Amino acid sequence: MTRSEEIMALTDRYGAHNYKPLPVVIDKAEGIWVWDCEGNKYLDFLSCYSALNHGHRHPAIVAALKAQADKVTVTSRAFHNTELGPFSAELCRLCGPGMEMVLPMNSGAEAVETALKAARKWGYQKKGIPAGRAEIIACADNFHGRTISIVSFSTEPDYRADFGPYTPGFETIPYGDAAALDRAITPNTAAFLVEPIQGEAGVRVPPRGFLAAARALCTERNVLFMADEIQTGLGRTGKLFACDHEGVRPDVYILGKALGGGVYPVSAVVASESVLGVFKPGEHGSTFGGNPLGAAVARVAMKVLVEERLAERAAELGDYFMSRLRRIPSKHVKEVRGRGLLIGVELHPEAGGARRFCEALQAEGLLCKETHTHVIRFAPPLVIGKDDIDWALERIARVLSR
Ligand code: IF1
Repeated sequence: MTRSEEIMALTDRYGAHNYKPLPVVIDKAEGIWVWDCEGNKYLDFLSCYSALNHGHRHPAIVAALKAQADKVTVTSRAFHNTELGPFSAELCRLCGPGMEMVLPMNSGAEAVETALKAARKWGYQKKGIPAGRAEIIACADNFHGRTISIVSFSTEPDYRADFGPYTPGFETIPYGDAAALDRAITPNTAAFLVEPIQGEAGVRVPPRGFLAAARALCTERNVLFMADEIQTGLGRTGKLFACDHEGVRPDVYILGKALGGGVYPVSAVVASESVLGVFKPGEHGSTFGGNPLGAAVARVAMKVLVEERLAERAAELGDYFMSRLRRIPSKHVKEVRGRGLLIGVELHPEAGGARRFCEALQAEGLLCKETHTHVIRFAPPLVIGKDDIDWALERIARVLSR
């Protein structure tokens, strides 16, 4: 047995089987590249589902991690630490006008839960919704995480089945259907929760005008527009936020993944004082949320994002990559779609599923992950160069034209 095989056997024997990973054991990584235990080298075209926008082990981010590790790592929120205040101020500034407060958490799902709790409390205290009646509207085919409340409004059986009883108070509308949102809003609606591009659903870009129309409806009906930018935010789609493509300013940003610079889990909810101000001491929190190690890392992650123009790079390289992908002659490809460096290649059902293409790409030295059976997701780190995109295109063309 090779070292990789030993490790895979151990993981399989002692780990719960809630995943079916590609048969590769990543042993080290740098920038856009990873190596397995046998020294084989691969281009990372998944980027930990966008947590690695900055690439693996960005030197400035790792330096911040190490420097902070040598000072103080976790404190709890029972005390102050030196990083949380500056992190919060810098994140508000990054998010722009109207974003006045931050609530730090660790994982994406925790940040989504935090936003849901904020929306309900806001609904009762600010909008005047009768006690216990607040409703939140989400979209069909959403992915917002895996807690009981979040899977309660999932429409995907795999994520939901046998996890009931479910949390009430949620409704779903078809993604991209502003008229359905209009009909679904009632006087008890506190918030509309939406991914500006649906990642897990297969990189679904909404019809042009949907986000702007939804924003207008939310403003008109006094409903919070909450953007889950956990996967799409922080440069991935070619703008700082995917909502920017339609000039939409949400009431609430939900961030995670790349906020931790690819080295540490950091998530956050960002909103105005009128929304996040609803929380009083003791009403919400987290042992690790806002810890100095994560906050120090996130501060540098934000700095690198701006200084290295990661959003602009994603826009330029994404356009180039997508146009070249579309030119690949392949009987398997139904559609190439996406924005920036979040790209989905949907295959015809006759192609036999995206999984075997991901396996073939692995053999070519490219690590990708299928989503929803028929879609290959391409999402390299945003620090990738044009030459490396060309290197990948050569291999993708070889696999797709078979
Ligand atoms: C897994 C998917 C991607 C997310 C959005 C919240 C969360 C996620 C828009 C929750 C997380 C991750 C979870 C990860 C795989 C990955 C994923 F395929 F499951 F759907 F990216 F497309 N909102 N997405 O995309 O964040 O709590 O995980 O930090 O293995 O479940 P989390």
